[in-house]
This record gives sequence, structure tokens and C-alpha cells, in this order.
Amino acid sequence: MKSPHKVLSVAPLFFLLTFHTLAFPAQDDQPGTRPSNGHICIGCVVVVSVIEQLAQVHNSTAQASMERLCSYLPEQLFLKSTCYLVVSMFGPDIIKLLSADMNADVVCHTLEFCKQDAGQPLCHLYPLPKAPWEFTLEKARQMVKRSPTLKYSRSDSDICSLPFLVKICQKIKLAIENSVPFKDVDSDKYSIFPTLRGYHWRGRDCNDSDGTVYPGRRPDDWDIHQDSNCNGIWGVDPKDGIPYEKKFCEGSQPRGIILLGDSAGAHFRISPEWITASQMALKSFFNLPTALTNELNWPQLSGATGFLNGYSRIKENSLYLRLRERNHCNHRDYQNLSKNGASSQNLKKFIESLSRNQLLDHPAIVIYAMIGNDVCNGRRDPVPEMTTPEQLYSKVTETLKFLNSHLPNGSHVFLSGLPDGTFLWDNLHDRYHPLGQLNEDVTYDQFYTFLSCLQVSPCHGWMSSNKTLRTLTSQRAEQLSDTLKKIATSQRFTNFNLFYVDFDFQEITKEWQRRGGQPWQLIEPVDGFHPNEVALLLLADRFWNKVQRQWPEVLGKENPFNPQIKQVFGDQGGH
Ligand SMILES: *[C@@H]1O[C@H](CO)[C@@H](O)[C@H](O)[C@H]1NC(C)=O
Ligand SMILES: *[C@@H]1O[C@H](CO)[C@@H](O)[C@H](O)[C@H]1NC(C)=O
Ligand SMILES: *[C@@H]1O[C@H](CO)[C@@H](O)[C@H](O)[C@H]1NC(C)=O
Ligand SMILES: *[C@@H]1O[C@H](CO)[C@@H](O)[C@H](O)[C@H]1NC(C)=O
Ligand SMILES: CC(=O)N[C@H]1CO[C@H](CO)[C@@H](O)[C@@H]1O
Repeated sequence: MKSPHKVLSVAPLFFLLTFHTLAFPAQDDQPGTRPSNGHICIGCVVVVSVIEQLAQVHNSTAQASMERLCSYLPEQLFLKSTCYLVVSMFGPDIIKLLSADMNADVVCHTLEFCKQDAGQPLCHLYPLPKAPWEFTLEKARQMVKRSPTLKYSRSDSDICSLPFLVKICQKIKLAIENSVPFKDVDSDKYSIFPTLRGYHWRGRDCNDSDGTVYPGRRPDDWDIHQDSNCNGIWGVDPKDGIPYEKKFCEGSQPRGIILLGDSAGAHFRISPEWITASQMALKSFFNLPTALTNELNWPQLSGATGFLNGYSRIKENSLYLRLRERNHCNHRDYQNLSKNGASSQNLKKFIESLSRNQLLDHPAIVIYAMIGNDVCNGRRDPVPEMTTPEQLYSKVTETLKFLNSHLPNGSHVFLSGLPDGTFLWDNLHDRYHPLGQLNEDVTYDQFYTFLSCLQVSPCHGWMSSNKTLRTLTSQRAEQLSDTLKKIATSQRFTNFNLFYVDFDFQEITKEWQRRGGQPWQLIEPVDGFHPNEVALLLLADRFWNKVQRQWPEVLGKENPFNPQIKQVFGDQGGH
């Protein structure tokens, strides 16, 4: 299966993230989610670029800038010590090469983190050196000739198999396993732990020792004795003896929200602060450990299920927060079943983790948003790998049957169309990538070409200078959207109503421009692919308004008791 997004996740701090991948084998048992040679190559190029640029920014030696980089990293997950370890192994060679004005491409090929396989093109991020490539590389090799690091063969893509790293890999793995309830990571339980697919992904469980207590269920005995649905409303009003849950929530038709999404739904993101030398400081990496344990996703900020205030400071709220705002009885009833690399074709693997009891739980609004991976992959020729309309039709029908047998009656399901990703190239190709801003030497065109060359592009079809290919990709996306539309208008299910909504990036771009913004500001700068937080929130806004206009019954009524709930229960226990 294609799992394009692991890709960039391995890019910035390749060695650290390799450990991360190693530590989570159970979540992704498909091969190919381990970093490939291509991932390691990008990782090396990014790290060496950062070292080089830090030296430039601070007018320091490469040695000092490596130490600076390690000193910025947090201690958690062994990040700092791993950094020092790797520096002690490769530092001397990197210093030699950088001081001879070799760029990151040359350094990484010399150290064999990047390789040009026979008959394959040479993959490079920066413009090629003026001297012929073979000549430059040979010269560089001579410089590090007797260096011990070259003794290790890097033919194996798993960096943890390098002899001097085996031990620390094991240690890190153990540390991660022991510090969190690792066994629960893939179960359908709700959790009191924020990451490792805990409550950043679903509403927080309010009593971990009782399996009948979880967000979204109909209250048990009106929650007289305990908060069985975790919405923060329970107990009895001493004034009249009526249970609060009955008084405030009965007849308010509570409902939850469930997102079936891909990395966009999960809100995949690599912070530009992690790779931008000119702004790098101690605080740049504070959020890295949390991000790593969330597979580099930020569901707590995402458009559908987010509940924290993010970095964007725009006023729009996630769909979950709006549903909660409309009826406080919906508090904590969200599930984010989004996964990097998810598509119509592999959704089956994880949809089983959907947690809704048809008899005991409230209805749900389910949003099916596989917006990229059915047309996006990193193959040299991506077209044959794309999902066909027939394949889509059959898989989505299966998914809907599954939902019909798991969702409480009265639920609603939305199929989201695919975007037309040509806006990526149109808005970014001649802009500088964060790695190219300091010296104005890497555009997104170059960055995309580098990723495709290494066959690790999250979406070769749209992240390409080949216009024919971009057009083909858009055509397929449109056919798939039409198929979803057809399904929504022709199929009927007993337990939910089915709707289709467009994924209209053009509309939100216009909205953003009306507010004085630029289209490129809606895309994650590091990967040049994912919609960012602003885009996700604008999309959520559009979705909400459309539903409110066309199908208001989906959202339910405003609960007139909201002010009383707030008065008695405050923030209802928070999130
Ligand atoms: C950079 O450092 C070198 C040697 O330490 C010094 O000679 C030079 O003036 C410095 N350049 C700047 C721009 O500070
Ligand atoms: C959690 O559930 C257990 C078992 O049902 C119960 O004994 C305990 O009182 C509950 N705790 C809270 C805080 O409600
Ligand atoms: C679902 O609920 C609707 C009314 O809301 C009812 O007409 C229908 O019979 C119910 N379906 C099932 C399978 O219970
Ligand atoms: C552009 O993409 C099309 C479709 O995949 C392909 O047939 C064509 O060879 C490509 N052109 C170039 C110059 O690579
Ligand atoms: C699709 C997806 O990623 N689902 C995840 C939801 O969260 C649970 C754990 O809480 C994971 O097991 C699922 O894989």
C-alpha cells in the first residue's frame, strides 16, 4: 500500500524519527512505513542543510552549529542524547566537507545516506555544483577516506541496524513502551493519555477503570451517580431532586462527530521552526516530542475534531467545538479516526476502531474525507497506482455498509469530494521552500522534483512540473468525486442519511483572499502539500455553513439550557 506521509515525517530529523518509526511497529504493519533509502536521504540533506545554515546565521564553525542544534533539542525521547551521538559519529566528516564548501547534497552522497542507483537519475535538492558531479563526489570521498564512519554499510534502510546505534534504539524503544500504556494504543478504548492516539484523537475518558463509561453513550440512569457519558453533566439538582442530565439534556438530541480521514484530517504537520536556521532557538523544538508520539499529526487542532486553540489565531472553530457550542450535552463526543496514508482502498484496516454502540449510544455525524491518497502516490509513474472509479465505488459501498451496521439510527454520513490539487503547483512552484529562504536557492519546484526523484513524494501527480501529469491527476480526482456524488444520490441506508459535499479549496482560497491573505499561506510550508490549520478551519467553516443552510436537522437544535449547564458545571471538566 502507499503510505506517502510517513515520508516527510522522516525528513527533518531522520535519525530521531527512525527511532520513532521503530517504536511504533504495531500501528503500521505494512512494509514501506519504515523509512526507505529516500527518506534517509531527505533526512540527511535537511539536517546537513540546517547545520550549514546555522553556521552561516551565527557566523560559527560547523562544529559549533552542530552543538547548537543538539542543545536546542529537548531531553524527552532521548532526542538530545541521540543528537550528540549522531554528531560524534558523523560530525568530523560533515565538518571536513562543509568547510571545503561542499553542499548538503554532496555531503549526503559522500556519506552514502543518499545513493544514486544504477540507471536512476541523480537526486539533488540544491543546484548542482559547477564542477562535474563525479569529479566533486570523488574529491569529497578522498577527503573522508580514512574516516571510520564509512566502514558501515548503509545498504539496509533501517538506521537502527547500524552497529553503534542498535543499543540506543533498543533503549529508546523500551523507554517509550514503559512510559505509556503501549498495549492500548490500537484498541478502541478511550484514553486518559493525550497522545499515542489517546484523547487528542477522541473525547477523553472520564473513568478509565469502567468500560461502560465513555463519551457519546446515552446516560446510564440519567447519570445520577456518575458521569457515564463524560460530558461533565451529572448528579441531582438539590432544589428539586431532578437529575441534571435529564433536566438539561433530555430531548436535546445530543450527537457526536466522527471523522474518517487521511493525513489532512489528522492535520499532518512538520513545524517550519524545526528546519529554519535563521529562527531556530531553544523553544523551537518544545513541541517535537508530543508531535512525534502523535505520528506528527495534530488532531487536537484539526478542522473537524480540534478542541485547542492553535497557532493560527483565526476566529473559526472546529466542527466539534461548534457542535458543543450548540448543545453543551455534546461535550467530548468526538472521534478522530484519521490516519496518515489512508485512502478508500485501505480504510477497512482501521475503520474497525470506530466506537459506536447502536443501542447504547447517541447518533453521530460521520465525515468521510479521504481527500488525497486515492490519486496521490510517490511512484515514478503515479497514474497506474491511482484508484479507479470502479474500485472507489465498491470500497465506499463496503464502508457504508459497515457504518450502517455500527451507527445508531438517526446518524448522518457525509462523503467529501477530492480537491483539485493543481493549486499546489500554481501557488508554490516559484516560491522558496523554508530550506531555500536563507540563500534563495531552493524553490518548491526543486523540492518537489527532489521528492519525486527519490520516489517519496506524497503526491507526485500534483507536485510536479509536468503539466500533463497534473491535469491527469485532477481529472482522476474529479471522476472520483463524481463517483462519490453518485453514491450519495443513489444509495439509501436505514440508520443514516447520506450526503455529498465538495472539497472546495478554490472557495476557501477566495475567502482567504477577501481577508487580505495569499493562497500560499493555506499550505503547510515544509511539505508543500497539506492544507494547514487555517485552511482546515476555513473548510470546516464552509462545511458548517452549508449544512446549516441545506440540512439543518443534521446539526440539531440549539440547547436552551446551555447557560444553565455553564452555570452549574463550568467548563464541564475541560477536554
Ligand atoms: C565571522 O567570524 C570571523 C572569524 O571568527 C570574523 O573574522 C568575521 O569578521 C565574522 N564575520 C561577521 C560578519 O561577523
Ligand atoms: C469509576 O468506575 C469505578 C467502577 O465502576 C467506580 O467504582 C468509581 O467510583 C468510578 N470513579 C469515578 C470517579 O466515578
Ligand atoms: C430509524 O428512525 C426512524 C425515525 O427517526 C424510523 O422511521 C426508522 O424506522 C428507524 N429505523 C430503524 C431501523 O429502527
Ligand atoms: C508527463 O506526464 C505524462 C503523464 O504521466 C507522461 O506521459 C509524460 O511522459 C511526462 N512528460 C515528461 C517530460 O516527463
Ligand atoms: C483511523 C485511525 O487512525 N484510527 C485510530 C483511532 O484511534 C485509535 C486509538 O485510539 C487507533 O487504534 C486507530 O488506529
